[in-house]
Amino acid sequence: MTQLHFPDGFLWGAATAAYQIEGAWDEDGKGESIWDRFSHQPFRILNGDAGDIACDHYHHMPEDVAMMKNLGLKAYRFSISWPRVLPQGIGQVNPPGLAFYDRLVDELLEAGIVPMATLNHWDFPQPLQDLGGWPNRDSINWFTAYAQVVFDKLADRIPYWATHNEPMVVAFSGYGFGSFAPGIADFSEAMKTVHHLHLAHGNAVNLYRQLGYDGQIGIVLNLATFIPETDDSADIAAAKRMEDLINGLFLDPILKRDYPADFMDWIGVMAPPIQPDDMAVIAQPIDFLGVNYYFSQYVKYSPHSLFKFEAKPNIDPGWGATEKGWGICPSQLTALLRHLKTNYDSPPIYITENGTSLDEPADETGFVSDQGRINYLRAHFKAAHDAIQEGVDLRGYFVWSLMDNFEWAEGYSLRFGLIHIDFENPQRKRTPKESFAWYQKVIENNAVGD
Ligand code: IFM
Repeated sequence: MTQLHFPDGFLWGAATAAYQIEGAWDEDGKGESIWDRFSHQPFRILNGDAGDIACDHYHHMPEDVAMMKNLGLKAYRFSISWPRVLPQGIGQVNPPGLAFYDRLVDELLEAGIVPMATLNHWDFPQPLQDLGGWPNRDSINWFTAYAQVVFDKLADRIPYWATHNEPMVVAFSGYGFGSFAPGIADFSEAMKTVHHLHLAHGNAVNLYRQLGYDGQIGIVLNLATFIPETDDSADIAAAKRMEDLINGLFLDPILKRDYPADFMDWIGVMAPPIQPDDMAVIAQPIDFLGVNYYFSQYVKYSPHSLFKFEAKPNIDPGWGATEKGWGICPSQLTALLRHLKTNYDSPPIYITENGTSLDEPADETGFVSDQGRINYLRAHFKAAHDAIQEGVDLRGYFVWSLMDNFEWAEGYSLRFGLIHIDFENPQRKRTPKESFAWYQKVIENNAVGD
């Protein structure tokens, strides 16, 4: 079997997010987040699940880091819970909350694992939601003050920072459609959220530089490719609208200093107010772009929706769709990375998330033979390798996710982990899956088998 080698120093990692794994939702002075509030309401989450305990990582952290060490991870991407650090979102710091991340970082460094921290992976403080949340322009200052508290404590030891995870999902699932916390369905509010998330990002990048840290700071975007279903001009325009909505709205302001013009015309009065210096703040140079890749879609014109498009999964030959209905399409990962290099002159890229949930049951010991996940990851690693061969500056790859966890509106029904978690067990027993051993070898060899 041919081995495809990755560049020396390639950062093989795995990713998680605070609300999805930590639990301890109201312990040690932690404040309420919008996800605590949302998941405690009836029928918001499948089966009434909530992240109250999740994987109980808050109480199992040293054991989890030991598993990461055993896996051979070079890097670990996690997020910081804003209300654990600042229970009201602003003002009084909660020392035990901050101390948890302090211990985590020390434990990682001790294990030889590089930490990558995300400041906002969706668990926004409820007290600030009560003041209007992200659509309130004050959110820019709230976020910057939170970033300063966290930088002051941890930036001496964390070399990689991401401001937001998937701002598209915060804005549209949270404020546009209301399927995610805080459960608001108002497109104008969603567009204000987009703009304020951008400004909060720019301000935090600025602050990080002013404080003089020598690490790297960037943002994590969920990006996909959108292919017109036919060469009819209506389908081509529909695919472009979808590209603008999911990709352009987030990439262009940061890397091209502007919102996609056609899209802004399309939404008309729903466009957010933009002040004179805003675009310069947003377009601060970033050190890296984090890319979360899960799927590609075919798009065609449809008269029925606001954006007049309809999408269906784009699936590579021999593959299918995931439990979420996402088309498995490794070849488009290469295409996406090529697009970022060619059309955005992208800064260095990390795949900050890629992986799949699988309905592959655990045996009586908790072991899962997840050949499907191994096949999925192998194909995507090879696609990433292809992009590197083409000259894309790809520096690392974080599998989503280290462990099975709370999959937002789908609760515990979908399992993305390299480690199986027994959610029925009060100890949340952890069992590495077959993919864990496979990934261990990839990392050890810095190569993937053909
Ligand atoms: O679980 C999520 C994660 O929080 C953000 N990116 C996509 C993952 C899978 O849906």
